[in-house]
Amino acid sequence: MKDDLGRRMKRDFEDALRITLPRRSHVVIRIDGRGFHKFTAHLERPYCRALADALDCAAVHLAKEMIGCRFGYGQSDEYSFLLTDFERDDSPLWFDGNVQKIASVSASVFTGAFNAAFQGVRAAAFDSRVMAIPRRADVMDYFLWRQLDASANSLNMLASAHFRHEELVGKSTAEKHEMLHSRGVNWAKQPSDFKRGRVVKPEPGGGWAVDLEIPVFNREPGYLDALTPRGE
Ligand SMILES: Nc1nc2c(ncn2[C@@H]2O[C@H](COP(=O)(O)OP(=O)(O)O)[C@@H](O)[C@H]2O)c(=O)[nH]1
Ligand SMILES: [Mg+2]
Repeated sequence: MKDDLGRRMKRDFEDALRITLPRRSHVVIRIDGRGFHKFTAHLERPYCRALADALDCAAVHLAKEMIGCRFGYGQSDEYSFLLTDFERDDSPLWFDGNVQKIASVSASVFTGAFNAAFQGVRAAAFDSRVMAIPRRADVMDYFLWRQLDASANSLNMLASAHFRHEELVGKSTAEKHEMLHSRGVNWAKQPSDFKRGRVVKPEPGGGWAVDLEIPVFNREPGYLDALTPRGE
């Protein structure tokens, strides 16, 4: 009776929303801080090193747990990871590609590790979204896009640390740079990881390392190229 009931519940309801990723694709997972505008309100501006360090710590923790994880890229309150399963015919895919499992477990593992590392007044929460990207070139473009967002975010953060919100509305990127120059502040001279983001990647001898000195991806395409496996 109980077994029949379980089978029926699974078949009629649980399996109805079981979404499975296609095999031999590039899986990208992005974790993003929930309501971090508020969570970070009392943190150091424009750049909080302790926040970035805790995000990196959580990223390494999660990267180690995810089967097939190749690297992670982080900036602001987010981290994106690349997972692949096409190296061998029998390469495993994390949770057999079960999207609900991948999204919920990645968010909770990252959240737990971040809170343990950061120890803020309030606990933080993160969401996770999962996508499958068939073409390798589009994977490169995905990470390029996140890095462009990093540069834009860091300029906005720097500008808002020196000017009021009303002074900045409607201002272009060039205008924000000029405004900062007029106060003797140069975005280009800010820490590299604040402007470009950070990468967690496997070390040759095992383990994972954080790279705080990454290049601008579209100026040095070899960097992402070396991290992204090739299918046939
Ligand atoms: N003080 C501070 N805030 C940060 C830092 N990095 C990210 N943030 C904040 O995190 C927010 C992240 O943006 P977003 O994910 O779009 O907004 P959310 O929906 O409120 O999480 C930004 O608006 C910043 O306010 C930092 O280094 N210092
Ligand atoms: Mg957020």
